Amino acid sequence: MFVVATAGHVDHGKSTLVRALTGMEPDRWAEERRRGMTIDLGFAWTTLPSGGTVAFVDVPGHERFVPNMLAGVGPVPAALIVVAADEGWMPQSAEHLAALDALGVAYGLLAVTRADLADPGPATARARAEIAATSLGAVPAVAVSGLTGAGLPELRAALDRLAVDLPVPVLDDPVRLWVDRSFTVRGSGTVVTGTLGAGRLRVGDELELAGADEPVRVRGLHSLGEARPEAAAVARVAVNLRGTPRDRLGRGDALLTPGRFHHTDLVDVRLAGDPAADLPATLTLHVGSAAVPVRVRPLGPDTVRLRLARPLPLLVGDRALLRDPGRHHVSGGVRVLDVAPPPLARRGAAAARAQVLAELDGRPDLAGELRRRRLVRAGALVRMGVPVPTAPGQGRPAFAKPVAGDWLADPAYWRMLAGRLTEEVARHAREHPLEPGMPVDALRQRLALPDRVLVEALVRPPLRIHSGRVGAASTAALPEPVARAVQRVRAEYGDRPFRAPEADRLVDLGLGPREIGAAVRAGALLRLADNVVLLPDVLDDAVRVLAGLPQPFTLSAARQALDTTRRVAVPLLELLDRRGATRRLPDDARIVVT
Ligand SMILES: Nc1nc2c(ncn2[C@@H]2O[C@H](COP(=O)(O)OP(=O)(O)O)[C@@H](O)[C@H]2O)c(=O)[nH]1
Ligand SMILES: [Mg+2]
Repeated sequence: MFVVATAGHVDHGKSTLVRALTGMEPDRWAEERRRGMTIDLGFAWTTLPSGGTVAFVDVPGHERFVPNMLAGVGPVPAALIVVAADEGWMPQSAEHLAALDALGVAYGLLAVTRADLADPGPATARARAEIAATSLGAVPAVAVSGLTGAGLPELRAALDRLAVDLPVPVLDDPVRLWVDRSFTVRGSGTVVTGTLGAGRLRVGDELELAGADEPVRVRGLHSLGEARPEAAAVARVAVNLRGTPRDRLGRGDALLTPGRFHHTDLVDVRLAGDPAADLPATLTLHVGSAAVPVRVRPLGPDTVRLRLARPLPLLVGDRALLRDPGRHHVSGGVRVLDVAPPPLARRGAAAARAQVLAELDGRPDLAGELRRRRLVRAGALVRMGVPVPTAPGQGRPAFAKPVAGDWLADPAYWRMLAGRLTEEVARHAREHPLEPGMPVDALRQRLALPDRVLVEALVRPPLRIHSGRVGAASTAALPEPVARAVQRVRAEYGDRPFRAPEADRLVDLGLGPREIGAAVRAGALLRLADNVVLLPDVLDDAVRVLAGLPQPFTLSAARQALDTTRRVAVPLLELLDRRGATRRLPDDARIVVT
């Protein structure tokens, strides 16, 4: 299936043509039929000679209803431009074409209708010239009469050829279904309709609705008037939502694949074409089926920042349109450059930002995003519309590999951080000589990093993390006198590893409570109790010795086997109990847990 939106001045025969092609009535409302005028969007479809299906979104031509027209064409990439042979090019012919151009619509056909009333030649020539100057370029033209049916076979053939040219929809893409209608069906509840431009929808799917806390669930799907278990892009779809009240959503809302879109009320955009020098300070932004008031802040010659009255799920590269509702005037198209732009707080920030934006073109650029954002989660970038290759290999550039968790970093910034981390740790060691390193969280704050895992990923030998601190490995981090004292303990007790220095010996060695604390935190000593310390690497040996005893064994047997005193054996066994290496039995004997 492909979808085409009509465009053109009121009364030029758009609805008549859709009716003649499809046999369906696009003017759905009694009021529309009574007044003979399309007010809101109409929907109809037919089978083409090739066997393919074309669905039409029929739009109103009257200038009062341009917002409805924009909601219809916003999500649709192809247009059927209708001009009456007897009236020729008219104001809304021009306004609708300007809207298509602003949205970057690149595929279309010209139908010159009411050809039974006048020579279609002049209207065709004028319209083709106007259209050729837009994003649509040169388009095929067909003269038709909705009244006599003349030209309809040629128009059907032209629609078939248009279908071949249209880009192939990406079925793996997330769903962003802009709602163009919502209504209630008795017995089924809320139904919304829209044009599915990418991805697929299935009955039972959970979808996200901006502003709703809970996901919504697809209870039923219709396409072309028939219930289906699944719909794949491109398709006109009607989605029945379970348990979602009708007043929760309407035109301009979007149903989304959960977690795949960034909702933003601040975007930096490029104005298309020759931007008017003085844009009004407030305009309406039309994108998808949404129309949202925006405040405009000029940045560069063709770039502005838009503050949206409500957040929308926008992606880098999205096309949108600015319109001045007061003056009934399309101000121009915009291309979204950044959906999560930095605040402009400092003096000169706006000028600097304009320079950055001058380099952007709305095409997602991973390396550029990393350079600008320095550190960003891969998931956040994907939600902005910047794809991140996830599979290792397959030509994934090195900078697309997370540095920690799902954090991506600009390589130059990451190297700079590693250097600063080393400096900060060294400075901390100078300022706090008795501490065995700098706490990870203090480093995180010094380096202004958003996540501890980034600090941990930056630590490289000879630095290491021990007990939540970053310092040089082993005793190198200890102040000189403490390191020397630990060396002496090692020399004196290395061959009697389960003997602990007595209290007065510790004093002789210069190991007071502060020094012992520093050595313990650095992992250079193991503290069993106040003033009872061993070298840190003896626990495995102790377990080996105890495992050689007949099981279970008593405290006294353990003390003898380890060649030590009760002062050491009691807390040592308690430590081994706590670590699960030994187990204490009801009669106070112990066994080694294997
Ligand atoms: N003679 C003639 N009248 C037409 C033709 N197409 C539309 N009309 C008439 O033009 C008027 C406006 O048509 P409509 O389809 O509502 O125009 P829309 O506003 O563009 O949708 C109606 O009275 C139609 O009957 C045509 O090809 N020939
Ligand atoms: Mg109409």
